[in-house]
Amino acid sequence: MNELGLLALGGNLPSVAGPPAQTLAAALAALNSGEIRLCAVSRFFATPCFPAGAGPDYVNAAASFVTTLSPGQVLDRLHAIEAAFGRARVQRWGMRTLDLDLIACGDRVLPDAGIQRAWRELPPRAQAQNAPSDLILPHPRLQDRAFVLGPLCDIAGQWRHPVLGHSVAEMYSALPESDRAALKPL
Ligand code: A4P
Ligand code: MG
Repeated sequence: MNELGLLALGGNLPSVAGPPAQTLAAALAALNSGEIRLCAVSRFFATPCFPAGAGPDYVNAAASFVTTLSPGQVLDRLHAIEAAFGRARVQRWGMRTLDLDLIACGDRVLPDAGIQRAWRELPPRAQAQNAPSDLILPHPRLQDRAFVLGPLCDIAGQWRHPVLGHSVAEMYSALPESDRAALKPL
């Protein structure tokens, strides 16, 4: 793909690489190889666990990249790196050593605007129970999450959501002040 890719990183349990910040740093090094080239990496932030009380605080970050791979191939790479750092998918939204989410590939909408919208508008209770088997782009929860948008502001504040029409900086500003204030740069 020719366009800039965006990804989000998070973790709240130690891995073989160490505590979450070291896991994220090691995952970034693993990502920046072969057909994927990182362009920019955000600061690392300590963020309160969502849902509240479901586990230790997370460390979150974001990165931009260029690649010759397709978006599906990039997601396969992300899953392989998650596995290498010992992520076990025990529980949806459960604690994890490393979560790598593909946030966007330029202005692509996958698999199509109707399905992206259906996942984006899923009611909160259903969000916790249903996970898509297809790759959905932009990531359907992007616009809701300070722990994704805050780091993205460091590296891609001007990127515009191809369906919603808002930039990363605008989506971040629209979140409750308390969500934004909870992000602490490490
Ligand atoms: N999938 C479809 N589209 C995508 C995409 N754009 N990026 C599929 C990544 N995966 C995508 O993902 C579930 C399924 O979605 C997979 O089959 C994948 O192919 P997953 O990574 O297996 O499951 P998950 O991580 O539990 O779900 P998801 O949606 O990634 O979880 P979230 O919504 O990212 O929540 N609190 C703080 N403070 N910081 C965090 O980083 N993260 C979560 C995870 C919960 N609470 C958190 C944080
Ligand atoms: Mg994930």
